[in-house]
Amino acid sequence: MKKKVLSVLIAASMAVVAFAGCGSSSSTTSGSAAASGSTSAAATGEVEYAMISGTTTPEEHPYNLGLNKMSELLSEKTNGAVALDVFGNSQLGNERDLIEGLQLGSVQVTCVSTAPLSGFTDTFLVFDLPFIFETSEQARAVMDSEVGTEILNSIEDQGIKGLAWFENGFRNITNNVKPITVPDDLKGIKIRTMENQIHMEAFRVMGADPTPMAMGDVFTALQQGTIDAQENPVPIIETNKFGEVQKYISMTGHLFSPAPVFMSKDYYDSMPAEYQTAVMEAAAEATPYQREQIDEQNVTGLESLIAAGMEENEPEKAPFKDATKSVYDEFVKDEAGCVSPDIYSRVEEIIAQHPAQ
Ligand code: EAX
Repeated sequence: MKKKVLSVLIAASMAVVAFAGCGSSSSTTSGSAAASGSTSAAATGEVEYAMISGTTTPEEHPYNLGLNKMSELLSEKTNGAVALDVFGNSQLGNERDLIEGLQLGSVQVTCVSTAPLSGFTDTFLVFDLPFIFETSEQARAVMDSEVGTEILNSIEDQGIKGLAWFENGFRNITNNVKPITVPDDLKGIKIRTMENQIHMEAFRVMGADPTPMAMGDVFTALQQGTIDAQENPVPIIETNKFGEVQKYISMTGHLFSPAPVFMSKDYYDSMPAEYQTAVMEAAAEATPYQREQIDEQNVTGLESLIAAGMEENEPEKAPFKDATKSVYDEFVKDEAGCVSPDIYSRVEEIIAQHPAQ
């Protein structure tokens, strides 16, 4: 069933891409149509650019709420000429598929964690260093800085246009074995991670057994006991109902996942300048709203997980930070697959300007 929906969507989006391809040359056509007195599409509220976007998260998760907000704003700004439909729950594939989908033209927009970008570029890896941020304010200051913008724009040469920095948030560990109070509690625990070399190494040095897996398979793997644990921000844990298959939630906050909103560059380039501006503005204006939803669901989500029977603990972070220090020595260096020392020091400088209270 899902496959069928997917192939219909792909076929539909290919038609859209074909249309958009013509769209660039059709600006002359519509110009002459306007000159000859026809009503332009924008004036009639007709959809000229029908975009689909995919996420791996449930509909009520802030990724989707943020993209829906962007969609509303875009529609207002273009009088309905640019539409954005949002498909959650990995319906259009996992995060790697979605990123590739932008390159292939089967998806026009996505919002993903930065971790799976490690398969495409090294520039986002600075965000994968454990405990680099202590507060959301620090992470937001980096995303919204000059270096943040450079990172966001760094995969344009791979056919991917960065639109905005939404966020996923601080990641915490859930498992079925015991509360994680010190790094040693992770010994022998089979934990699902994203496909990212730095995340995997961080869990390995703490003694866990990291197993990369696509998000869409995590619930079943936890339910069947193929894995004991997973790590994610509260809104992901709550909207995916992981509380039904996990007993303990330990607020380690070991990583912060930003969530860039990306667009297919070819598709973006096929749009007239006024629609490109509308896309950029809609994404920027949806960002504060999206981040508010994260802040809100971090609180309400945890309350509902606890109410539903999860046991929460808040471990002291220093021992985890110490235990993962070697990851910095291993990964901050001028080598492929590592964090550029230049990006790292620029990020550290911004963090130092925003000390945790
Ligand atoms: O980006 O795969 C993950 O754990 C991510 O946090 C999630 O899919 C949203």
